[in-house]
Amino acid sequence: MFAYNLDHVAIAVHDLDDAIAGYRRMFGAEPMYREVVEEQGVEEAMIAVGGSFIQLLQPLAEDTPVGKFLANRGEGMHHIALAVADIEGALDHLRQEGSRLIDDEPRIGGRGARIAFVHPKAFAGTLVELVESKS
Ligand code: CMX
Ligand code: CO
Repeated sequence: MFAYNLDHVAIAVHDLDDAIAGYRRMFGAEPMYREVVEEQGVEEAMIAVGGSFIQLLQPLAEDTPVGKFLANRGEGMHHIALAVADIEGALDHLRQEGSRLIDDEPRIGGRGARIAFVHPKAFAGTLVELVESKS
């Protein structure tokens, strides 16, 4: 019913420069984008892997979702992001399913994409982000 693609897998890190250097050293990969997204409280770097990305996330402050995650759990996988063509349609469907949403309405994320988060309690303890890319 909806065509989902894997947009990115996000990993929370303490130090973005160190994480990028590690990726470069181990996998020879360079970020395609690096951007501060104030609204999400992060600086992110996007590393292309096939048609998807690894998103490295460094919090801008301790009192942000990623800052709290690092304090509670340490570095590691933070969320998966699914690409959708119609984010409002996907959110409506989740609402009808009774899924617990974090964002009722899409907001603006990196690269001007419209994004919305679904609560980790909605599916197997995994934070899911919906992404409708800017066309
Ligand atoms: N994945 C899985 N579970 C998570 C989680 C994550 N990323 N972050 C927090 N949790 C869990 C905690 O372990 C905790 O579980 P228990 O109740 O079992 O202990 C529960 O969620 C509540 O954790 P908390 O530390 O009290 O965190 P908050 O309730 O303050 O916030 C969440 C949790 C998911 C609602 C919040 O992090 C959020 O709104 N996230 C969405 C926005 C976001 O993460 N933005 C950054 C990414 C930017 C981008 O991709 O561009
Ligand atoms: Co993301």
